Amino acid sequence: MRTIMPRKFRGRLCPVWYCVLFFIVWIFFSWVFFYTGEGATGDDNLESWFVDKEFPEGFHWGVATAAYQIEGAWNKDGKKESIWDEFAHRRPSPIKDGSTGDDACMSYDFYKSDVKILQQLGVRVYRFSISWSRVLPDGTTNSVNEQGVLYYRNLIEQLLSNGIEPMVTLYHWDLPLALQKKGGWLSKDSAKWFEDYSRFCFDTFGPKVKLWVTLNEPWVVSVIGFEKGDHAPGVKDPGVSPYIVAHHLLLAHAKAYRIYQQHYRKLQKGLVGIALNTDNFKAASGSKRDVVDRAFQFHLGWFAHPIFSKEGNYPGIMMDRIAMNSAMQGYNYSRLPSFNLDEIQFIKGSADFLGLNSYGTTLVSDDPDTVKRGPSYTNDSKVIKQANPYWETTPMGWQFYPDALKEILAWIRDEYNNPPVYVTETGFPDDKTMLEDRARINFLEESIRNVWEAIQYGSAVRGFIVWSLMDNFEWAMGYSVRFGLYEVDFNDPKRTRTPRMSAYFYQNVTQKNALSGV
Ligand code: PNW
Repeated sequence: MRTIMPRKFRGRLCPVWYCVLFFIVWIFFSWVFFYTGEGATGDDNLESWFVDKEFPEGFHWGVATAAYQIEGAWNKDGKKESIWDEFAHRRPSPIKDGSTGDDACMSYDFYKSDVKILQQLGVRVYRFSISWSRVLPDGTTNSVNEQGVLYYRNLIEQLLSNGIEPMVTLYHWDLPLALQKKGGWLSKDSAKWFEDYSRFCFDTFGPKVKLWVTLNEPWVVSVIGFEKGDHAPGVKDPGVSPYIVAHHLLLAHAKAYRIYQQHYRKLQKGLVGIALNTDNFKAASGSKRDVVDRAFQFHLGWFAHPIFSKEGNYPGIMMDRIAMNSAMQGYNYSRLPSFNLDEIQFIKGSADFLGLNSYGTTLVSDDPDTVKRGPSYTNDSKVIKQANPYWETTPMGWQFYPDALKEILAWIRDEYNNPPVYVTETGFPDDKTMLEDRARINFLEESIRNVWEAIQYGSAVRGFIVWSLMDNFEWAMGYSVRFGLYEVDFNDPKRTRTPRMSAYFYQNVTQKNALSGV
């Protein structure tokens, strides 16, 4: 070294060494900068793997359940039947294991143990639903069941005194049977029934409830309830009833929102949203991007476009395709009902947040020849859905693709000008019960990472709510699949709840307000 160093630098540090030193210091500081999350942008190659992914202060971590799936006490203390009571009691049974929600987790009796485990989890919010026919047995305010009202008052009180915010879903599928007998969601009057019921709930529980979800998954109500008939009320009327029901559900939702806006918001200062479900859609190999967009529009857009888009109304592609197919099938009107201009304005903007429920990813390709196969929602969409043999398939038939939530949240951000979003449901089903539920932990870890990344990209995600607090009655699947962070022993008269490994995992997330570095 000495021999090549020019004479004037002898005894001092040569510029080359300055450069080397500077380079080392630069590398060190960039490493510190990115891997402490300071400079992490969410870009995949800059992702910080080893350090906690912190969430915004006040982020709403939560878990969810629904009345019919957990409460039991189907005919106790003045509660009258809902369409799910009637449906699950049918023989032969439409439920996979022949079971019912008659007793379920017995939360009507053991709601205090629910609050205890919510506390253990450290969640900030508990999303549950009100059983309409428990508070208004015949569906109308003509008769109020005070014992039913008391149950929800007690639950809300218990939550608040333990520092947990209630997020209340008004309708999680259990329409009073009395209203079904008057035509249910197919009746034009249904929106008015729901408006009255909502007003009753805002009046009764509104002083203590700041987060409302009007409807849970109107897509499932319409398609599974009225196209496929696998859910109550079990109607199989493809391509006709689902659109009518969806139309009434949208009007019902907007009426509840407007009532709140006009009469309650000032005093109660809450937020009112709607929970919409969608898969993540990806193009099957050889398919074009437009099929992905069409799949999203027919699924999420059916309900989100009228509420969250700038122009309101159903997505153009739905109106065009259903009108065209209806005409070719010999109808002299479109099977998709239309909103008048007032209704379009009334529904547009009728939500303070979009609740997103999502569980899986589906490959989609273009269906070349749909008209000949007759009226159906699926044919109208001109989308073929298929599985990817390389992705993990859950017992619900849903496929797990790790970046799903991030992609859906990007679609929502672009399509609806970045509305506030709560992930109101996501979760992982098992068909065996096990306490070491590593697959569920993996699913949740990926989903939470996705939400964190979406936030770095600018998505306005306010909360993350896991389905479900505990195992419960899983609709057409009965008790054959389990979603719980807590296992429920359905043979035990006390319905003991036991934490799974995923409960401890989630507790860690809620305590740190962060996903630990992996
Ligand atoms: C949601 N699908 O249901 C519901 O909101 C919950 O009550 C339910 O327990 C949870 O997800 C798990 O299933 C869905 O067929 C049911 O696409 C069916 C579908 C989607 C969501």
